Amino acid sequence: MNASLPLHPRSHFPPDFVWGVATSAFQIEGAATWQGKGESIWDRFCRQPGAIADGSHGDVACDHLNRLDSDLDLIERLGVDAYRFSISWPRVQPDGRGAFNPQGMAFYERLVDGLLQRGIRPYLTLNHWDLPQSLQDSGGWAHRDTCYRFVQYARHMAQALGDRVAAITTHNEPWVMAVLGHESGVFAPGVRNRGTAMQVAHHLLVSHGLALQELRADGCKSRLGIVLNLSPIVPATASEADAAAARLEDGRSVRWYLDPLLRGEYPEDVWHHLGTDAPCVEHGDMELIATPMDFLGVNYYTRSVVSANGSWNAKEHGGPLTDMGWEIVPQGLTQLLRRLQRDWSLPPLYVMENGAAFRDSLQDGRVHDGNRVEYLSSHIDAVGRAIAQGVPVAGYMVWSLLDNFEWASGYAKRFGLVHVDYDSLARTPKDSFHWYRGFLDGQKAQRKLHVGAMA
Ligand code: GCO
Repeated sequence: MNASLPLHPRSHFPPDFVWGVATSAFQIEGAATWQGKGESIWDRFCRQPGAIADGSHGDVACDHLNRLDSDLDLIERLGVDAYRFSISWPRVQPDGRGAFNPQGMAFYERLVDGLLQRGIRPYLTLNHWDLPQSLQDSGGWAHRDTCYRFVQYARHMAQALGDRVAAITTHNEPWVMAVLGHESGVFAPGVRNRGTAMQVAHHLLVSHGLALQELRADGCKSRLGIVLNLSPIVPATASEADAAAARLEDGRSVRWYLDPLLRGEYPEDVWHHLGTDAPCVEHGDMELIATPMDFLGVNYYTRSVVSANGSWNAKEHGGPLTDMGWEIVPQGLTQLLRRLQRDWSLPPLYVMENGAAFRDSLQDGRVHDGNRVEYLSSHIDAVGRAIAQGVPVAGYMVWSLLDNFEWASGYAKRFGLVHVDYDSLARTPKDSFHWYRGFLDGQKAQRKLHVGAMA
């Protein structure tokens, strides 16, 4: 390991803090049409000319479906406590309704059992965006019936795996599915209509609450929650106009989700702003959405700077950027976590995703990604600072285990701790993999000291 890489963060984490690494089904599994898997909206979207920057798709991806055992060995080598993965709904229930696919179910049984055998806690996500296409054909998330289909799928998965997984996340990043999928249309299913997007967001939240209630009624023992993508939203200048634009953006991307989930109400200013695009809310929906959660997941990558005329551009700003063009702002994570603590009454928080894409190159069997080590180390430090200030953060997961299909950016953006050669599909742990492993060894040593001191 390169001696010039940054030292481990100095912050202290609670002995039961959960350290993990994350992936999602569509981004790594491949095997798009094998063993009875149905089509997802991402399979369909990738076929739209121009939708994916490099014209790629998820047919093979990292071929994780065929490399499960060796990928599990990699996770074990990394030394994490937990692995966050998602279920491909169309792999287990090809049409999103009706019969479940035994081969799909068997794959996730093997995944969960393989993790447990290696001493790793499974963190399962039910919906990481890959809705069965046949449900999209009958209206998708804009249609309320999809909520009930989701709850049926959730109950089936919880009955099959709920005795073995530590946590179940209903939805990953509802803002992304709603706004990028249905307002700007840059993600599947590529709809462009703000009113539809807001109805989709509402249905995602309703189905989340309904699933929590049904799973608990079924006696599910896993901890239940949702994962949101959140950022501090900063006005570009001190002008009144920029402040108002930032306040609205904060309302649309942060408060629109946290207020209903944690207070049972939508923010009034945003509701008013939406006018006829505000969603149709049925009697009892807000109570359902506010069903108490066992945890709240937070995905953090960067801050968001807002100007009223949309002119602010990270590239002109001069700060360090990742290969996504996202500013590197570790202190934004501390700010965000403290703000959550200040403005809402929170269940335990987990940083469920944090990481960075860089232009890695594989040379002589090594990837020297000191920039990623620095990114991760500074963000872990930022989490430690939030904890030191009293924010209840219970875990942290790196995005991502493997380089993978980065949605509309295709395979060009590499987020992995492990490099993937997309021709040979060979995996090569990067320097950041070895660094995280070393960091986790240090955390384990501290835990032992703690246990020793308690004895
Ligand atoms: C997300 C996504 C990941 C992305 C990552 C980087 O939840 O946003 O879960 O799938 O790959 O965020 O953009």
